[in-house]
Amino acid sequence: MAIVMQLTKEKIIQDFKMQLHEDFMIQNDEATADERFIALAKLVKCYVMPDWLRGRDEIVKEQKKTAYYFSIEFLPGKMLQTNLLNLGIYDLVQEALREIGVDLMDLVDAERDMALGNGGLGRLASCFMDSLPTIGAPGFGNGIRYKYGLFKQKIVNGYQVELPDAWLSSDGNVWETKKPHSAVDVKIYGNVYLVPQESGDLKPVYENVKTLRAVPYDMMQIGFKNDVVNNLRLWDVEIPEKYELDYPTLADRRRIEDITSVLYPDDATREGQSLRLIQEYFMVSAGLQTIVASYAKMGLPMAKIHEKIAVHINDTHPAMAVPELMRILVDEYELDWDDAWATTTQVMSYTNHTILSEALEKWDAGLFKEIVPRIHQIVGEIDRQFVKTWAGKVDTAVIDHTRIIQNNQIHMANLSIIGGHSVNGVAKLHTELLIEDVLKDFYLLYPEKFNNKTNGIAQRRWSQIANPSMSALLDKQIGDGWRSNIHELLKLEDFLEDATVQLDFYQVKQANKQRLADYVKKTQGIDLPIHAIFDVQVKRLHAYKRQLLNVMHIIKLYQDLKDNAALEITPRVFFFGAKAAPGYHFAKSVIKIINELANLINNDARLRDQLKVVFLENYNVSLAELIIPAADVSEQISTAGKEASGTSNMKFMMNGALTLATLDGANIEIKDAVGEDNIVIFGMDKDAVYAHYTRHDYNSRYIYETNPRLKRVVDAFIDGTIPNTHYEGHEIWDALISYNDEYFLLEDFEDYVAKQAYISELYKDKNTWQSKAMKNIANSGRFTSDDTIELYAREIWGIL
Ligand code: T68
Repeated sequence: MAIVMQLTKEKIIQDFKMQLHEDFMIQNDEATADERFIALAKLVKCYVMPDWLRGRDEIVKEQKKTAYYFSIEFLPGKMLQTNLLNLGIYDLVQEALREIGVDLMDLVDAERDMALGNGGLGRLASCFMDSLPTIGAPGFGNGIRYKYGLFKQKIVNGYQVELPDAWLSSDGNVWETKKPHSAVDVKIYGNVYLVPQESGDLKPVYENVKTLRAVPYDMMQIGFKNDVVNNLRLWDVEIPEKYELDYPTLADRRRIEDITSVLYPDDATREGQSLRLIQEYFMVSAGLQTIVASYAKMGLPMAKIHEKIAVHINDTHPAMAVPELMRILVDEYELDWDDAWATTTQVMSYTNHTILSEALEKWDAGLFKEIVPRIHQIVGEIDRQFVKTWAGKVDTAVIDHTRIIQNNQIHMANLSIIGGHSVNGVAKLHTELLIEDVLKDFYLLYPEKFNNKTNGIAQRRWSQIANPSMSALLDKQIGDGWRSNIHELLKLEDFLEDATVQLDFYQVKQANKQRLADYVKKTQGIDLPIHAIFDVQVKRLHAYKRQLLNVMHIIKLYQDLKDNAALEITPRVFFFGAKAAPGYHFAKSVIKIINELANLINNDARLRDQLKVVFLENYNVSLAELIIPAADVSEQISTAGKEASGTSNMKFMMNGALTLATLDGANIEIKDAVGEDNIVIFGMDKDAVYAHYTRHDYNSRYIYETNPRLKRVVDAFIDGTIPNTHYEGHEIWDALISYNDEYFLLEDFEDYVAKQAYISELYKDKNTWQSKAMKNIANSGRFTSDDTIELYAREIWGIL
């Protein structure tokens, strides 16, 4: 039985004090919040350790099939509350600490966000890490232990400034356990020759390689109240003692350390660094060597490794898993190529997260050859065999579009699809678009590989932890069964028309808005009216996500208010939170515009607090936990067809915000869940967008010139309305008019404004508004990542 079952308040207090003695040689009343946090986290680790070890041993003993989720990003945020909640000791620990004068929330505040991810993709990986043990599935994470996470964003004079996120303290991360015992070597660079053996086989012989030591750091991933503990393994690089002479100078050493130094702050275009390629191979090779070695210990035939092991390629960054597994099987375990290929393709599966062609990863074959010469050879052979297999069976054009090596570039998506047995998109529309458009040639070859897995969210974090007031109200209204079975939220359907319940939910929302307003007051000194609509757009800054459309609507409201001093509108506070990739010029200009517009509006007394704009600095998981419960309106306004799924849309819905959305990604499924009356849809759908692509008939300048109201809004970017943005304003104006508005903001503008006006009207009727908000909460359970990952586990990995 798990240790936590026997815990009492007294025992926790005693253990906690002991931990403070042991770690810091201090008494509780002298300890800082940091010290108390570390002591408590270590204590939690101790409590969990037996289950963690047991889980690991059981997999070996029972030869359980296990899935490994390879991802270059994980974005867990803080872990203390999640761990306590999942262990079922949250309240007990909170009370125990209270008894000795300690507020758990101070310890929560002391924890640093673990931000080893850019956005949706990394956060999804972390939601899955929470859900896998919760559904009792043996599914482990594999990634990189970056020394610096996603940059810390500061706003200076309205501009984004990136600072390093040194999230690791000198003692590392309290949740991790370093395992030098399980370190492996990874080889890069050098030359590889294939030397014929007596048997006639060719054996690779390496020359001048560089050997890196990959050292794993394990983090426990605790299931929700079920004693299951999985593992997230993050790899760090070290210089192997044996090869120390290969790295004689400090500069040599630093180059090696750089490999796990930074997470690439790039969610759209790949920076061309060879370092990124090394990162990818390093993580894949270290992970797979370990996995194959553990399978080998089972004593089962290598050609059947797919019966016990599944490897998931999360976006293409780990795509070298395919050739690396081939290398291990063929070179180290001496399998025939065909046997190795048959099992490799059964082991591998791949998720696509984007249809933006510029984000589809490709590598220069020359660079690839230089850094991973043996992998380059193997990819060449996979490509050759692929072409051979399909030659004569399909059009050569199809082969030309789908083969891995094209124009001296290695297409990582093609490698992932050809080298695996499953390809999935992350929302229904996204999967449809993959099939019909982006990957249609692959669909011709392998229709059976394609499937959809709509994203989900770890609801415990996004409800119980982020929104305790709403959780308490739900307990009161529908009982607390929803805490372990999220589908019970549907019980709320019975109260949608109950005015008293509506009022209760309204008050919870207002309290959450106050919590956010206090934060803004403290950090930015801005006073916010909480009777205003809190309208929120938080996500990475990208042209296709159309933060700029939101800005254009704000400009329009501002112009209306300036034109007519007596105008009364439903007061609004517009919140933005967004990081721009450091090299993404346009995105950074949008940030500058938002900040200058915010300054202009927030300091204009004549607007009488009817309009406010807040740019929240350094948007991250912890901030999301504060912002999302406070939102009335969730802005999901990407150009239809561009957002693969979105996941914040689900989080907002669960917290009772109304979604203002295009028919894009999972917004469509949210609409299906709540019905058309409980979501606000605007703009072109995907067919309308694609019709423009086929007809080549979009003309933003024409729209601009024929709609005076819109023209005035667009001209505000260049006519001095927004101070200090001469340069940025022109850049934006040009994108919209001179370069024909790639994301159709102008075409969607009028409908967006109309639907925003509808929202303003609707908000005046608190009861109807709350009823719609409750409808959203009630139906949000279908977006739990527990269910999403169960589908992966059953249908793709076969581990349940
Ligand atoms: C996101 N993708 C999708 N990419 O944009 C979003 N890219 O619609 C979806 O909900 C989410 O994935 C989960 O499926 C990303 O977040 C990246 O972060 C990324 C990182 C590196 C390189 C390319």
